[in-house]
Amino acid sequence: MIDLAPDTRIYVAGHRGLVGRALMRKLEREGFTDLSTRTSQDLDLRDQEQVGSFFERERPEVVILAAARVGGILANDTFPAQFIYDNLMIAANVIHASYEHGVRKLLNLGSSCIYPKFASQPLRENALLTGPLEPTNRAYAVAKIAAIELCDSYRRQYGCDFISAMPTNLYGPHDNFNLETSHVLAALIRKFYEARVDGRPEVVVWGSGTPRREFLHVDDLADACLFLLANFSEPGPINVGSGKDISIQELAVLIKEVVGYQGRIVFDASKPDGTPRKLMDISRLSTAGWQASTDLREGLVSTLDWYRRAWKPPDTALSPPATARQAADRSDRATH
Ligand code: GFB
Repeated sequence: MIDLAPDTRIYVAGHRGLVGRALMRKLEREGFTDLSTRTSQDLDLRDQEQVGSFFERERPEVVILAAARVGGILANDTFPAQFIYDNLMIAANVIHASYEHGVRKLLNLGSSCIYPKFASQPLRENALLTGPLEPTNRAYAVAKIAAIELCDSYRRQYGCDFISAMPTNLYGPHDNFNLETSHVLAALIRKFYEARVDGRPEVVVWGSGTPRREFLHVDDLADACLFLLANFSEPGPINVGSGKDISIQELAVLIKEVVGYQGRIVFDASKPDGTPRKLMDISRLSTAGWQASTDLREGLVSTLDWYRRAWKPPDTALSPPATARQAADRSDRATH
């Protein structure tokens, strides 16, 4: 296993996203003193030459690949080309440069959507590539599966210690609260809060409310990432989750309660449900000795508090892109 001395140079790709910021909080709290970061304005990870020169200069010993174009079900369904292109390029460039510059350990972050839409639940890692993917996020999922295959191929051919963690649906401070591109939990926090403040009679929840989702607080994921860096060195994905799922309808009622909203919940069946269920089998990780510690209600309370205190509306909402370039710039290239 890898020894993570406090002065290890760790490059956190995507340090300003939901996951990246949680990783930076965790690494700083654990006393790591040599953290390397670049914004997407300073380093476009889709550009192989820029990435190569960055690794040449920076020479990180450990890399955590948390940079990605991410979004909820509508963003994935609306911008598949950006989702597959950006995430393929980011993964290929960062993983190849890590090999070329002798990175000792790389942790690649994927997503639970890599598993087949109708795979038996809870989702085991060996379900990968055993059936068709959920259409709304197939582009993103294929890019994330390719990243796992890259890590495993560089391990097989070059002996690289590159590992891949597959988190379930994440939430927490610095999430994306844009109502058209975000994931469900952030979207519902904002919808119920704004409805309460504005005295609106109802909140619209997308789909039927019947799909089930597992949610993991992003600080728990950051804790799992350090655990995996120090203790895990095998090919293939390893699931990271809370081990509990909830229906979208139950989630809406829970967020309604936490926010203190008194109005009605209505369901908009014109919006896609996506995968019926995505509960991860986390037995490999729990056997290895890790488990999540943030209860969903407690996580909702702290995330609502952050949203009220610190969130600022980003730029324009989702609308048909005039050009691919504008789409690429506008849709959230939020990093994980
Ligand atoms: O979180 P979400 O956008 O993505 O949607 P997925 C989860 C479920 O919540 C879907 C419902 O059934 C949505 O229809 N939902 C209800 C809402 N109201 C809302 C709302 O206001 N906003 C949103 N966004 N959903 C994502 C993948 O799938 O999971 C990503 O698209 C990634 O690629 C992520 O893998 C982890 O959980 O369905």
